[in-house]
Amino acid sequence: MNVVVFAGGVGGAKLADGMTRSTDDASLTIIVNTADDFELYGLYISPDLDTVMYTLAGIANPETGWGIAGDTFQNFEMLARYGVSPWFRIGDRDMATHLLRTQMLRNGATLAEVTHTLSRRLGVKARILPMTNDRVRTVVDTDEGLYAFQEYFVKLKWQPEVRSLIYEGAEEAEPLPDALRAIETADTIVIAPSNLYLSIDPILAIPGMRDAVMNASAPIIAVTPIIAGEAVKGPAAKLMRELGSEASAAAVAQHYAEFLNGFVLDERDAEFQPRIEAMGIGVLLADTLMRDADDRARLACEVITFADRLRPEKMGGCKLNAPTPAQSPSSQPTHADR
Ligand code: FO1
Repeated sequence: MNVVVFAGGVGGAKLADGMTRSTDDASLTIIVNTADDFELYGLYISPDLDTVMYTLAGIANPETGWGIAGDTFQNFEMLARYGVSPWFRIGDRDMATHLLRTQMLRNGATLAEVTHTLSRRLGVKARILPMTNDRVRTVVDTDEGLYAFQEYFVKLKWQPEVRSLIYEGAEEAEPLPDALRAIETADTIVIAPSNLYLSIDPILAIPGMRDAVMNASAPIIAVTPIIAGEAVKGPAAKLMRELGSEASAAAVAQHYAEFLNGFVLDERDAEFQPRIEAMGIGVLLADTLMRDADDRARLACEVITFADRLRPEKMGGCKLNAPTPAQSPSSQPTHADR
């Protein structure tokens, strides 16, 4: 079964991780937001691609969701000693990713080729595709002026009030042929519980991407990023209110309504089921909180089975496969490395 997942940061990576245990990795393609990318110290940094890659490789920092588990920050501390007052915490192991990606890009590789090489070397079997190889940057227009994404998100902890979002460069960007083909040939398309404005909309803003989704024959299922009016993580609910929308799961379904076949609603928000069904969208009530690896696999499995119900011709449904053995201690960064 060919599954395509649209994902951004931490929430998207967790569901994608669950998918690797609910369908065989070879038939799993994750299309990832790159509008959070930026340059720092001359290095090209791609946070959402790295969060998905580290999560699927089983080495992501479980507390933050981004960066590498057990990483150290000697480089960060030395930068601080030079009075650089660094604000974007790049760990020493994480730094290797940025060094290699920057070098490969400078040598003419595309972002997709870099991502393929790095993720394969970390043992990731699923296919991780950037939404484009071109430069797209989310610019945040706030009551304090315009901010680059990471300045808004990390430095200012997404506190400024947002007036609008600009996906700079999106009109000129091109989608990857591999991504369009994956959407066209998918049996199931999943919009992960990522931020609708910061992770999913930038992907759909790439010319050709929204049309590909609209014309896809596969059922399209979104998993709610909002539970009881709040985001599981990050500014999604705050942004919905600031951009004039109701901060609710129903409003998320409405946001995707033009192409959505199914919506996975958290059981705490069951009251919205009739309203979403009235949009012509099927609803699955589920516990959408992913607290651990089993939750991720369970939710992914429910999504796959839900898609099966929405598809005219039945397919194999979900077969939970054994959890991938945790990385052997030797390969995991150990405390001794500190
Ligand atoms: N997010 C933070 O809130 N603070 C950080 O210092 C930080 C560092 C960081 C380093 C590498 C990386 O790949 C991600 C990092 N993030 C950090 C998360 C990042 O800003 C967000 O994950 C995305 O851009 C939004 O999903």
